[in-house]
Amino acid sequence: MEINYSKTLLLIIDAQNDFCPGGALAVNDGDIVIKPLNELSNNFAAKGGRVAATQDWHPEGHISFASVHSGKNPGDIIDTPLVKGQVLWPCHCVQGTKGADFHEALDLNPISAIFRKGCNKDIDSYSAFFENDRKTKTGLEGYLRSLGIETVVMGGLATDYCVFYSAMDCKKSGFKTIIVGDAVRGVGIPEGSVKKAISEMKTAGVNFCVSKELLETYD
Ligand code: VGL
Ligand code: ZN
Repeated sequence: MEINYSKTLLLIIDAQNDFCPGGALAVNDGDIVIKPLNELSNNFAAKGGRVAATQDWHPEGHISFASVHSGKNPGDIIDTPLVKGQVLWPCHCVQGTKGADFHEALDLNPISAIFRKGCNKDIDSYSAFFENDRKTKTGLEGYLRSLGIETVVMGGLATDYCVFYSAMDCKKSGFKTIIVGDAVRGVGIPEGSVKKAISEMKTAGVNFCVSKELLETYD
């Protein structure tokens, strides 16, 4: 695949302990994404491309935690003052905890910027671009524009939440958006959500590839 590295950014989504096996909101085989992400990020950085990462970074008592709503369980869906249809999760990615750390095998050296999200107690943020009110910006779009980025290559966790919302917003914001299929894994709550997310992304014009295609370039 032909990549213009000066205009392409690799975005690593939420490659954190709590989304990996043993974590509070573990994604099946979540840690499988680390190896292709490391290969991609080192390749990008070596070729003059940029690599950024997001980190789910919640304060204690965050509104998305089922435990702060009496009688509610993870997987339940509620309306909050700022967001209708908020899915409730186990307590996860609490700021400063081990669960919020990047997976220990993730190579942080090629990463030049980290965007933390979900930091406001009253609103969740799946997308790397906008919080779940779909209005409040994280600053990522301005960062990409100021660097002249035209294409965003994405991998990480989870396919049906943060990767999905990030990819949809990325495409809508006018960037060519490519998901690396072997560098993403999904939560699957509710059932069928991964399949649905993938088909919606395809319909929206998000492209898919495998890491091998990006690593075996001759440019
Ligand atoms: C995520 C659920 C809650 C994700 C974050 O990174 O996909 N999912 N918070
Ligand atoms: Zn979260």
